[in-house]
Amino acid sequence: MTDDMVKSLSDLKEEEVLSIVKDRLDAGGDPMKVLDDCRTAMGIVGERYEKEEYFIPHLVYSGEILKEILEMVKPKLAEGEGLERSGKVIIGTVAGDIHDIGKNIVTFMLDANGFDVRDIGVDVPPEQFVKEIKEFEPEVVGLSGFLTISFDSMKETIEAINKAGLRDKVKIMIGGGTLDDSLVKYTGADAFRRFAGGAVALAKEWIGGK
Ligand code: B12
Repeated sequence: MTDDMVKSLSDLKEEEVLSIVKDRLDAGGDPMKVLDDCRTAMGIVGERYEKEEYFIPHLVYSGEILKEILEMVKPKLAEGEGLERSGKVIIGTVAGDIHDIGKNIVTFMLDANGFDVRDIGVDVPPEQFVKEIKEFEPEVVGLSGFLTISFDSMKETIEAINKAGLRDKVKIMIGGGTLDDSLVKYTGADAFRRFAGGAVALAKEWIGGK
């Protein structure tokens, strides 16, 4: 962890953090380490929001800077990855939740690892997930959520998949900032993974990709 990147990102110093990231990547720095530092900095941003040192505009701005960093990191993440298509995945952020940066990283990593990914966006109602599953016929469904209220949206989404008679056709993974393993049982999912790397490894395990 390099404190200057975490400090300048959590202080929302856009130009400063973008040049630090550029220097690190140009010097051959590990793109996954950059994502690690982003997560650490976002944790600090979240704490300052809770302590009312930061407000909505700061959250919005932190999200915008994060998206710029992601555009810089993506090409480095894709380097050397095989592109043989090996299975279909649907992913979306559940109803009531508009956080998409974490989901976008998972979508990107699955795509870079050869999965055919249909990202259906944010604030997705359960019936939309059902419609997309019938249409796309994925082996895996990923539910993303960053709010505590999203736990119930995940539960309702999985209940809708069940009611539509599709539950035994798909494996369901959940993830997002405030989730942990205890929510697998509560939501009815098959597994939880904390990071994008874990989502890729699990999809490979479930679909038997290379
Ligand atoms: C940026 C941000 C926003 C931005 C989002 C921008 C965007 N386009 O996504 C905006 C401004 C929109 C926002 C809005 C709000 N936010 Co907000 N937000 C954040 C913040 C600071 C960072 C989130 C983020 O993108 N992190 C970066 C990513 C990369 O994080 P990551 O967790 O490492 O991502 C990995 C995993 O999550 C995982 N993953 C993600 N999805 C999936 C899916 C699967 C299947 C798997 C396996 C893995 C997986 O893989 C990712 C990559 O490795 C967090 C604080 C935090 N610590 O997370 C608060 C936070 C999530 N927000 C919070 C709140 C309260 C809100 C608001 C309600 C504020 C308000 N009053 O309006 C609104 C809600 C809007 C809504 N309906 O969703 C709270 C949630 C509290 C709670 N427990 O419910 C937090 C925790 C801040 C806090 N500490 O209070 N927010």
